[in-house]
Amino acid sequence: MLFDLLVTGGTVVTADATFAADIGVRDGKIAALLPPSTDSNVQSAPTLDASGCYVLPGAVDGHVHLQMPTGVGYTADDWATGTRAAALGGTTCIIDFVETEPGERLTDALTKRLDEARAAVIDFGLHMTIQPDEHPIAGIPRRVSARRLAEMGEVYQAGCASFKLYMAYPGFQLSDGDLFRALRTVAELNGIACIHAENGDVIEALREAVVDRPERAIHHARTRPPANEHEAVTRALLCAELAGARVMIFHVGCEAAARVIADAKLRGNDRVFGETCPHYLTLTEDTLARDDGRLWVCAPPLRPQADQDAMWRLLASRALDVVGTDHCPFTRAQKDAGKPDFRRAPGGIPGIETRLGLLHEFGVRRGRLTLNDWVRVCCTRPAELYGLAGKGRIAVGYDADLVVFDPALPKTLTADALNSAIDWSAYEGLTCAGWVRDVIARGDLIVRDQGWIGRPGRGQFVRRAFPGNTHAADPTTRFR
Ligand code: DUC
Ligand code: ZN
Repeated sequence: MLFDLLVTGGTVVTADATFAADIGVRDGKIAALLPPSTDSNVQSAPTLDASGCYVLPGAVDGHVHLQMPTGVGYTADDWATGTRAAALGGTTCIIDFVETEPGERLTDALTKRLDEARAAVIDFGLHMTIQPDEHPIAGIPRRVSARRLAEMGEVYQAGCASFKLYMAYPGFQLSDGDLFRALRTVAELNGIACIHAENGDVIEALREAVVDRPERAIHHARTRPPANEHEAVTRALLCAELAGARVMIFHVGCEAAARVIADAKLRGNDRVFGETCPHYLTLTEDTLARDDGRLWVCAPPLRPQADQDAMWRLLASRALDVVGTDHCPFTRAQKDAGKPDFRRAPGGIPGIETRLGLLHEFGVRRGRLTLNDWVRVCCTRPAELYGLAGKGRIAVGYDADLVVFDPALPKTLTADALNSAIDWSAYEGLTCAGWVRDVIARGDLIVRDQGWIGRPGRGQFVRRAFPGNTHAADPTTRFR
């Protein structure tokens, strides 16, 4: 038998092209792209008929928070439920995070996290979070120690080639000096920094001013205004340029912040990248004005319609590079902890399962993205930019991570119809015209006719590194 599996009759969609082909899979890899209708008897392989469907590379989600400790307990999806939901939505590789206890070595925290992740059913990488760890003098805020910076090299060698740096959140927020030190180390390692860019000090000051109406979740958006994100992205990019570091600005939600990234690219900086998330592309701050608006508290906050419209344009024109979900699921009870004060609602929107379907519905079907853009931002570019060799492409030698997406398979997004371990959906009742039908991961058929058929714990840790960049933005581009 030439192949272990043959995917036949589908329309293959890559970041660059759309064409009819059959795909031969052997030993977990893509072994051949064949002219359509090659006699499968000749190949004598088990066949998956993809007629009428798109066949895409398995999607890569570079930003999820599974089983993450928070003030209201762990995020509601553990590694088993979260990765299964991801797979059912067409994602075959995620990148989650390692966080540290005060004083804990980065390598020890990584070992612990890898142990928790043994339940993963799809492949995964890990970003290492760099938190302040040292009190130089009692009573003075913690800073990032020289020892911690040296440990970044150890975890890089272990396959964590990306580092999460926060500019907001007490306990996580780095001073400008520490941000710069960490960026300089990222540059020395040839890694990538993933930055949460909001001005934490200004947010704390703005939040003090709304104590009289804390039940109104719309204040969440008012106390994290676009100017706050704009300032932080500007500072982050200038510090990164000074340090020579490659950076991904996470969860860009407003036009002003995205334009800073576009401007840096136009100046010729090819080490600057931007992520936006499905919620900034499909929801607005109006949801925060609802009685249950606290469910949609996330950071940066949802923005007005004009920003949402700009996000689509800037994504299509490559000012923004990738769409990650920032999947951070909490149950209603967790979201309601600390009610009525919106400041005590844990931040995060679920999305690990709905990214491909939503981007098809609101991007491709509404004419804002081409099919190839869709694949570029959800599959190929995240794999390249986070150093996931072997992922994100349909090409011989790549991992056989494939999605059969049926554009005529309607799906209504309700909490019951989705697989995250939460009791609400951010998109309750919305119907997408097409959905993921089958999923193959490293050659295993793990989703068949929208049902999970994979083995528990089959996911593997992917060690990451950085070869080159093939889709870098053309510096002559005019971002729309
Ligand atoms: N914002 C974050 O930065 N992380 C998790 C969830 C959120 O809303
Ligand atoms: Zn996040």
